Amino acid sequence: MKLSFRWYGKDDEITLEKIRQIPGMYSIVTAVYDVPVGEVWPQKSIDELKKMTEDAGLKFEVIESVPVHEDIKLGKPDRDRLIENYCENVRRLGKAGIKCICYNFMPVFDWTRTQLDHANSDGSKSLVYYQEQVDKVNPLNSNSDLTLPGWDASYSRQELSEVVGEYNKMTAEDLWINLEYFLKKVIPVCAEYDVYMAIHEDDPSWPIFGLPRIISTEDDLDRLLRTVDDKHNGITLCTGSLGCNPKNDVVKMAAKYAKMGRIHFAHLRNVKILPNGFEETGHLSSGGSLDMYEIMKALYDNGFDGYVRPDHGRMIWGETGRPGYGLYDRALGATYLNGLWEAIEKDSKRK
Ligand code: DNO
Repeated sequence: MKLSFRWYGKDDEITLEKIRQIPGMYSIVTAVYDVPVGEVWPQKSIDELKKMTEDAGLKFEVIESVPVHEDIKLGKPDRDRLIENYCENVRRLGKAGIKCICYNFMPVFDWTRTQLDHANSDGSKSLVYYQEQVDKVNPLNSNSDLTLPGWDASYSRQELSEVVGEYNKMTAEDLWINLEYFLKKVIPVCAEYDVYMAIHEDDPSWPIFGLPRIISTEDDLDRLLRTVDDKHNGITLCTGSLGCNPKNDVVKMAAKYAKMGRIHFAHLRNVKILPNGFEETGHLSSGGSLDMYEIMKALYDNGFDGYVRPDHGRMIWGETGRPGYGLYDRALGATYLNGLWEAIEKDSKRK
């Protein structure tokens, strides 16, 4: 595994120097953040990110995300121009040494939580999702002032209800057709530049607000991989996103897709499943519902050699900042993942 860490660019309070001091750190996971979704990333911005990363002694190999414009997901007439821009980003990033691009195909809402600072009994704070709070929110009602944290602030309430309204006219099958159209144009470019696309699962992995969501289950991932049967069309195994849905067997999925050589990136974190949703926990198996040891063992045993990053951490030790993306708990997570991997590797070589 290649250990990596998400870095939000030069304005991130968590500097490259700090990230580099986390034991075993290999690559940065970053993006160009100041370009509107759908446009080509300036070469200068890519070169700058690469130089800063490499000057700090880290690799510049993973992008999260090159976001997919809503018009591509909606199959609108300008999608060809937007897809060509996407392909140009793949070319530029491939030439700069990027090996893996994480993206998602969730309509409008990326990850969804109802609270970002839920107080845990030990005094730490976590992101949580309680269904009854989601049920109170209606994104189609532009007069409602109820909102959820993490919603894209670039949409006004009115625009949000318009775009949600457009998705409400679409079926899941329509969304699949648009994803297929996108992949059939993008994957050949990825193959040419040897860049691995790694789709991120829906988070949480079930439909919200009646919008179609198509990357939530094992059947969905099977279909995705079949759609363009090329290793450059792969997945980000996000244990927290898949694992908050008790119907998903994350250990089985880790083993199956690693064996197929289609997991290029893994987001590793734990969640505690509740009858009405879930709470994010520390990384350890004992803290949540997922067996992190079995997940890592499944990856190891099936020849996984992609990128891994500790995912959302709790806020601990009084740290404040971007929810889920503080330094301390993610660094503890990284150390735990290193420990699991070393133990699994040594144990397997002894046998
Ligand atoms: C949340 C992240 C997601 C992820 C995107 C990938 O913390 O895991 O926002 O970056 O879904 O496109």
